[in-house]
Amino acid sequence: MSGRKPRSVANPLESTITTPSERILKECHSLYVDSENGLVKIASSLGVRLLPPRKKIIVMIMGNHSAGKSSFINWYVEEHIQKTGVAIETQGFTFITSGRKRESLTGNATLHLYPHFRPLLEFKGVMDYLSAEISTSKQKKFSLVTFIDTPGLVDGDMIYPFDVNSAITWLGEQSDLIFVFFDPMGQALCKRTLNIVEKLSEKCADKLLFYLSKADEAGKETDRQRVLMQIVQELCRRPGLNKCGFEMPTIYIPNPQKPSRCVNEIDGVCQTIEKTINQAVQKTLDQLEKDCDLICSTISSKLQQDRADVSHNKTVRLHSLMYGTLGIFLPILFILSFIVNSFSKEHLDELLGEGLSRTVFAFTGIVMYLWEWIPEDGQVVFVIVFGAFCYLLLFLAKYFAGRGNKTLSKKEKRKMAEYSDYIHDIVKTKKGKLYEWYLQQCAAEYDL
Ligand SMILES: Nc1nc2c(ncn2[C@@H]2O[C@H](COP(=O)(O)OP(=O)(O)O)[C@@H](O)[C@H]2O)c(=O)[nH]1
Ligand SMILES: [Mg+2]
Repeated sequence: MSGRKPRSVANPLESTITTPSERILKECHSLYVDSENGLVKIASSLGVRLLPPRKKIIVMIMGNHSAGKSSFINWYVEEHIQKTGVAIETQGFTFITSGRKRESLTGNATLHLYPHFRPLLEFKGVMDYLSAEISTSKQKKFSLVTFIDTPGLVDGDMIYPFDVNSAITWLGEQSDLIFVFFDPMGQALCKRTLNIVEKLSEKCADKLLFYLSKADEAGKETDRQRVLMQIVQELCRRPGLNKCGFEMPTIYIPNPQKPSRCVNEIDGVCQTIEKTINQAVQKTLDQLEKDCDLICSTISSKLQQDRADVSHNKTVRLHSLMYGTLGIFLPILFILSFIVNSFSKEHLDELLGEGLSRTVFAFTGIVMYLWEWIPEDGQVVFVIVFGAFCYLLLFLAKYFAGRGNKTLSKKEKRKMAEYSDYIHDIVKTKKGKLYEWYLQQCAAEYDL
């Protein structure tokens, strides 16, 4: 037996990938970014811009300063990545994501890692307050999540070094989930937080989720109920948020040293994240299908356009040839007629032979007949008009010659056919397999 490795071992990445969702997302992503046959590259060669799908979902956490945002992230990741404390610790935006190496990145490097977030550059001042923390943690579903920790929000005199409201709103729009943390003690009813929440609810109400964080600090059950009522009341006072059916689970970071009897729905947060990951897998697969169709339809419309161009060029070339021939033939005939006319018939018979000489005489005879038919004082005008007419013919010939459309070269056409085959045979087949796999996973998960 030859010692051939089984195919599954060929990709060293696979050994570190744990869940089918992760693998599906990674494989979809690599279909887009492959350096040789990536969909992004194929699409751009056709003049279509595609963005590779994200490999992870994005969860933005916002709320008042000291609401426990950073602590929640640390708890989820099970690593002390973000500074926590009562002081305003988080002034800017931090992306917290998993990777192979623990690393901290500054603004520019962060945008390099998240090209989807390039438009952040338009928010003046944000760049200096943008960073990323890469952790090697694989806890919970962290390998499929990027958290965005946002600046703690406060009312009043606090001056933010950038337009914090619009930056958070924009980032929220890009996220898959937005968690809003209200804590029972601090400024749970911070106006700035409510303003941003109201703005976000216009476009992304479905991904906005509210939590009463640090619920263990709310005191007795009755106190907690009161706090909850207060927050909900305040939220409902906002016209944009005045919807029934508010949900506000109570959560807190479990602390073995300080057990609390308060209900902790923090596991529900993890389930929400997991559910969103599954939806992201489905969306990514659907997008893959759409992008494949877009590429294929672009190719076929380009080929169709090319066929139209080829036939257009044929017509145009024929026109050009016709005008060109006339533009040259007519003046030659005109001049020739005068030359021929200066010879005697016998002389011409001798020169050209009898048959040809007769034809030439017939043609030039017509020209001479027409020439003599023109009154003598109009002959000069005629020559000028005739010259202009021939010039116009030549001009038209040139004009039509330049009217041809650029057509595809053989090589380009072959490449397009190759792309089309690749997408039909390889990408779509792979997408089908991944989808099947995803459905199997769902069936197993929900015990269908
Ligand atoms: N009792 C309790 N304290 C918490 C909880 N979450 C965070 N804290 C504390 O609240 C303070 C502010 O937390 P932090 O995560 O920095 O809030 P952030 O400003 O929203 O990022 C810190 O001292 C944390 O230790 C919680 O669930 N329960
Ligand atoms: Mg913080």
